Amino acid sequence: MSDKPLVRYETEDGIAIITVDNPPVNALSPGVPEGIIDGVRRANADPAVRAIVLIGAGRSFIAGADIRQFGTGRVRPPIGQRSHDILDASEKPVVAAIHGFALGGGLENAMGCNYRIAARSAKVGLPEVLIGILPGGGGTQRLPRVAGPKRALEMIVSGRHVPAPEALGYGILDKVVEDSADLRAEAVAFAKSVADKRPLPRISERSDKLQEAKDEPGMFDAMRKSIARRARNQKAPYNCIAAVEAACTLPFQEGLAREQALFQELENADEARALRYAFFAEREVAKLPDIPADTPIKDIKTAAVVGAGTMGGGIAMSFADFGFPVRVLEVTQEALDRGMQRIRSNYETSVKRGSLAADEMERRFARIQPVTSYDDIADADVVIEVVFEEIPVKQEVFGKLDAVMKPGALLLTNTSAIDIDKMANATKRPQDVAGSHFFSPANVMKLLEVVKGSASSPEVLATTMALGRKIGKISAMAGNCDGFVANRSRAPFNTEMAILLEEGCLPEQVDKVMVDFGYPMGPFAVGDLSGLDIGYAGRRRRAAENPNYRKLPISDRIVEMGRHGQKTGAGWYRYEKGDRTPHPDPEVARVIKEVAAEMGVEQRSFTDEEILRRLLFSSVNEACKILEEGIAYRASDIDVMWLHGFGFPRYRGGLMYWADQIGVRAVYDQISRWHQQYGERWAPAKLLRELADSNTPFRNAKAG
Ligand code: T1G
Repeated sequence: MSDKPLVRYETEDGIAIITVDNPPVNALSPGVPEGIIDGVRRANADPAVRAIVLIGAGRSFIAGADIRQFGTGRVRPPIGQRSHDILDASEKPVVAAIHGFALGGGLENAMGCNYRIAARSAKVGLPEVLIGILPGGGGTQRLPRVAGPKRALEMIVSGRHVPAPEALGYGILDKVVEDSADLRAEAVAFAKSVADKRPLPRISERSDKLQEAKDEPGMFDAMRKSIARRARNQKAPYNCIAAVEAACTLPFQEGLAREQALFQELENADEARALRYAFFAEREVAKLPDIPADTPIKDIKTAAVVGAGTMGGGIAMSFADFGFPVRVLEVTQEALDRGMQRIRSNYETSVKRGSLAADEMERRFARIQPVTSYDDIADADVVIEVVFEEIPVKQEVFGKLDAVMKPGALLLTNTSAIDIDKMANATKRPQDVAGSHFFSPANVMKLLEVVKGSASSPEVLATTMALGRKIGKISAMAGNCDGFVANRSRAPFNTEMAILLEEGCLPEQVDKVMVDFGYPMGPFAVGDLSGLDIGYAGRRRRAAENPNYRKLPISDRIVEMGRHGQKTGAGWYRYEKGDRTPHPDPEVARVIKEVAAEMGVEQRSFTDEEILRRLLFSSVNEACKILEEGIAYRASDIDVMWLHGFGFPRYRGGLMYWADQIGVRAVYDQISRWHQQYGERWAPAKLLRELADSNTPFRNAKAG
């Protein structure tokens, strides 16, 4: 622990400067609010001080409360004694000088100040809802007063970070200075310019913008309606709305009390605990225990993608979206044109939806250069192979890449399951080969599974992990096995959902259970979306490789009937032309019954809980095997993959976190019972038995 003070106080030419210095993000850890309070009191007591500046040291202003303190039974200071209260009560003007981030309690302290200036690249926000709570430091009462209730609702319920120029337009900031300027000097000058201005502008004393809620009282119910689907089973978003509503109906101090009450309902709830777990799991996943922290990261400036299909196009977009020039290679002009057209229409859809500005679309599209010769990609720093999931096809591509790519280029494959070494050994530089498995749609899903080949160098692996983060992904490391970590842990889930049909379930029943649990879509509907023929090809490959492979006759029959999903108008569900709504199909029910009868499987009914546990416990068991084999570093990495690769509901933390809420012993006992009933596929993993015997939570399980 460094002995540097967390908060420094100095004066300069009649201006007091309070500097928060609590790396890495100036969180409001114990001692920081106290330091701010001392500084404000000291400045107010010093007759030589005319005004005050509050600023952050290092790379940011204040990133919010210290999340690690939540759920620890910490004592919170009473209303009136918190740093933003003291800032608000200052008799001398206080100027918040923001760079980097002012988030959560950081923005709340800044709004307790009289003025706020920020560097152009700074971002402000109240992201508390993303960790299952609400702005508990006056944010729900001040933001509506300074930006209007409607803008406050949008910012607080979305939790989004707002760029400084946009925040200036909302009235949250008083001035934006160029990044090249000396923010501290600018803040001191600004403080001098307002030192004698009275009355002091206090957001807590404003009510003009609250008129908006009187003119449009329905805005709160409208917001509740608009979030109903994505806020299912959650409380924080609704408490956020209630707190902002209180700002429009109660005097400020009473509003603070209401905010406090609504906050306290959330901090220790399951939802907030799970979301805090997910927040830290997403940071832990970047830590690579078997790769030295000082491993050099290659400088990646240009990319190339081989294959302009759906995935290849999505991957190219991922690079272009984050400023990388990227060349897309297809061997025929026709395939290339089709791929470029698909990319353009994807961007146009975003523009139509309003999530992308037209000029930004053009800038991104211009970064994607179509080419038809391997020579055209030779000087790229990284190339990603995205061709058919057929080993010979991939090996041919890697042979060509080996022949043309410049020395030191990263040669990555997007394969979702094939042994990385099959591609690496088609080159003379296996150390430069690794897996970079994107999830469909690649420009949307945040998970990037980085897969180690036997020869992959630490530099190539570390660079690929860092590259994923540079293109907005969450990179997670996986060892090399069939299905790596994500798909391998998901495979038993896919098997179990098909076997449930043999035993009497219908697709719509299983899907409803998983949607009620919190998934955006049920697994059968997802299968129809991605195409049932893909899984069919994988099953045939595995059956050919492994005579004991458990066939799925119903799934095979559906595909052999030509029902490949949405793309053929029918799969597990029936689809009306031009409509993606899944409709239960009596033909599927008939096929299920027919094949189950052929198999002689006794039909029965299922409770929702049994369906849920049959699917998820099968994956928990496989996850334990993955951990004991050292294919994943830690259980929380598997959770990150399920959150960002499969849409596991975030407010339940992740697959292993959720299983921990049930308890490792209960999970083991249930799997043992299914082992007796169903045989080998339910044999408990060795690690699962060890965890149950030692009563160790899954989230503490480490790689074997
Ligand atoms: N508390 C504790 N640790 C934090 C933290 C926080 N608020 N924010 C970041 N860290 C740690 C993080 O775990 C990592 O640790 C390191 O800092 C770098 O983070 C009363 C109740 C600010 C945008 O939700 O969004 O205020 O892994 O890798 O990519 O109303 O951190 O190095 O050990 O994410 O540059 C509201 C959360 C809190 C902001 C920077 N604030 N943080 O991103 O770095 S609740 C937030 C972030 C609150 C009040 C309420 C991001 C960032 P380690 P990083 P980054």
